[in-house]
Amino acid sequence: MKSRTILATLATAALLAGGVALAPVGAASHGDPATSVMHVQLHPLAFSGVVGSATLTYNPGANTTTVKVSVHNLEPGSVHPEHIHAGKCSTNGPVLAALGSIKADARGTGTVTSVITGSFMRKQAYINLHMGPGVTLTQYTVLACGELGKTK
Ligand SMILES: [Cu+2]
Repeated sequence: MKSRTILATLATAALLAGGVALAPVGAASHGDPATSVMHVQLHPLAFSGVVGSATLTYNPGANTTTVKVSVHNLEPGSVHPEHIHAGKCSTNGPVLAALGSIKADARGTGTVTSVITGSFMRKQAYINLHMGPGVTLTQYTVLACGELGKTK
């Protein structure tokens, strides 16, 4: 019990200190009900060059998950819808939760924090970022994707 408390504290400290650092993703978090923080790396698709990372923090008391996503190499000023989908990046799974759209700054970096209902710690799901600014036709093209609970 005590070691779990220490682990949780370390995870929180890492989260606070982490910023946009691309830390190794938390494979150990998959399936462990005591784990409340998960890190996910977003990889580029379709030669977009867009990379990023996400941190999911589950709050059991409120049954909410705070999702912070940071993405780089976007076109400055561009707007990108993002979601959590069911399944894997190689599939076109249904949307489980819509996250706030990312708006790129002048350097092509964007960060957005969303609070959504429920836990995603044990779900087979992925976060993706679309071309935008909407989700119709080619705007739905995926620029980056990352699977929850995956090592790499
Ligand atoms: Cu999506």
